[in-house]
Amino acid sequence: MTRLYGEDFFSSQYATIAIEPRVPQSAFPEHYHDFWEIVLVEKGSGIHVFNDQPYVLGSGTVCFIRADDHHLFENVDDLNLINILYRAPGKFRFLTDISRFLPSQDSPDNQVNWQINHAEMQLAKQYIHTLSELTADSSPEGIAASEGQFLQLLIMLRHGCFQNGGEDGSREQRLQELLRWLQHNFYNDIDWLVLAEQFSLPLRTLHRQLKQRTGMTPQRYLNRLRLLEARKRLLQSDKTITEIAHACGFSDSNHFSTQFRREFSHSPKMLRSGDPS
Ligand code: RM4
Ligand code: NI
Repeated sequence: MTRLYGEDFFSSQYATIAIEPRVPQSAFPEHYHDFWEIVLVEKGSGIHVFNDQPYVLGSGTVCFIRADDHHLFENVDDLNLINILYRAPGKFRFLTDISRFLPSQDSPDNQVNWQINHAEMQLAKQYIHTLSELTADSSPEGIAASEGQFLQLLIMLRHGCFQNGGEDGSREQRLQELLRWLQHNFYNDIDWLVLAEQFSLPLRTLHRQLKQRTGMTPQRYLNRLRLLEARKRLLQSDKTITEIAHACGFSDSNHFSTQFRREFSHSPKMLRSGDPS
């Protein structure tokens, strides 16, 4: 897996923060870094496979990535991202302890990956705009100013993360909750009508929104979640292919193999034998 190095992105060896807009972010293969990053989705859609777990990206999604996390972007459609890179939580020059504003190793996943609202997004863009000007200046004053601005941005983003539901139980939020729910329950039989009701969404809205965000029909997206989990288990466990297929929501392992091959261009068996060519 590729590792990305800070020296290719930071303006100098003294800079502790770098802004890397991706307009658009094209599909990008799996990688990890020697720096940390915050990914903010400005617009568009795509799938973010983060530590083997797929997340749907849409406008306002924020994701915190630690150096050793691995991730990739796929199924992107006009995905515009802003990456905010920083060396590491302990490697700022003037900020000494900001750990309470960063996710820790065992933070639940809604504190690593969440959604900010429109107003927060506007504010984030302003902060980032200033930040990107400041990061060009590697004098101590420039670095101090950029770290100050970074902290302000961080506090604001974190605030959105703990709001959780908050004042508007909007359609947008219910959709987010549904997507999150799906991420943890995809191996069950899913009845879309029941699910739509459970999250108080009209079935048509569910369909349309999921399609818009993922570029896939709900059923295809569900399938994809199942296949990604199966791929992970094939690589990481000793269970048989049939057992894994069942555990991931496929009742028929032949059907599973066909789908798997279609998605990843190699069969589960080939993956297992270490020859996914
Ligand atoms: C890439 C992609 C990666 C990020 C680098 C800096 O285009 O967004 O996730 O680590 O940029
Ligand atoms: Ni990255």
